[in-house]
Amino acid sequence: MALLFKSDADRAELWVPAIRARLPEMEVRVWPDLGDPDEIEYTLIWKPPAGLLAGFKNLKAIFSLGAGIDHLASDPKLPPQVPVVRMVERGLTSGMTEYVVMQTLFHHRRMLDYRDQQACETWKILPFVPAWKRRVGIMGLGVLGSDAAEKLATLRLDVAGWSRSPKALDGIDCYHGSEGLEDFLARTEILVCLVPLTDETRGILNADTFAKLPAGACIINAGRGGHLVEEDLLAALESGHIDSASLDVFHDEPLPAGHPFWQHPRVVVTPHVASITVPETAIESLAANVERMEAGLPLENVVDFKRGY
Ligand code: NDP
Ligand code: OXD
Repeated sequence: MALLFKSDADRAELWVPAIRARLPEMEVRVWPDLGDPDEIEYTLIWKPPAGLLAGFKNLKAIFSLGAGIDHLASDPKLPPQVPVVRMVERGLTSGMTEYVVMQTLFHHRRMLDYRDQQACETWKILPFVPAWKRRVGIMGLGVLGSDAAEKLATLRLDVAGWSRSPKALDGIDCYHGSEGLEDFLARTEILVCLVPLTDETRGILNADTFAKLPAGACIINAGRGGHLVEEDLLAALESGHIDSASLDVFHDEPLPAGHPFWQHPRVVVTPHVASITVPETAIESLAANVERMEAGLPLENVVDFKRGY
């Protein structure tokens, strides 16, 4: 058995020992030193070159290093008969919840305004909104969105979520489908994007969406750069209808030098680090799925390419 591993060198240094310890029978090969491609049965990958996976004739499963699989869905030669498994693991989930809670509280407590006041040595107390009067809306109530929503609710924020299918989550006001979107947006002051990037969600953070949010709303995009129509956000920030934004993901990554987001006074930029898969915890879900495959059992967290995630 062989496992192809393609990733940044520093991450390979963490992954290879973790795989060897948990799956000692598994031979690990790190891209580009793959040897005979016909010996590759499993791949653990992040943004492989298009067409690369089609070269492995005996592939049993493709494991994505990330929760989002848009980087694989866009490969026209992705072998259609091989199951693709997205990353679901507690390290990734807790990292995303930290990011969402941190950015939500940052906007809720008006930290950009206080930072500006500090820059000009101004001591001024701005109006205070109690948590239960701050309405947060999470687009995407999946593995990551539902955990973040629940943790925000424990801080007594007024949390709603929006998903494709109906959901029932304790303490969360749940909306779904295109029919639920308008009401969800109308009640949302801090909007968090955590849907996958699909044909249906591409460009969902656009002028029309922003117009349906109350004046002064904030945007947190931790999904994908393709969710955001950048010019629409810049225009909405300029008009003041959108107060501020925290952006972790971008159309072009790294965010190009000179891009207006870099120096924008109302935008917080992070370099796609909202959350990161943690080999130490992720090895369990990877190994459990390899064992399921070897035992002839169905895999968990398999991507449904018909719905796009
Ligand atoms: P899940 O598949 O578990 O959840 C996706 C959620 O989005 C589900 O609730 C789903 O609805 C909802 N959804 C999908 N399509 C639509 C639609 N058309 N309309 C309304 N709701 C929709 O994904 P995860 O929570 O694991 O991950 C979400 C995304 O987060 C990833 O795809 C990735 O892009 C991003 N991500 C970003 C990271 C970062 O560092 N910035 C790190 C990790 C992930 P339903 O429940 O009905 O299926
Ligand atoms: C992911 C990511 O999808 O890191 O997991 O963006």
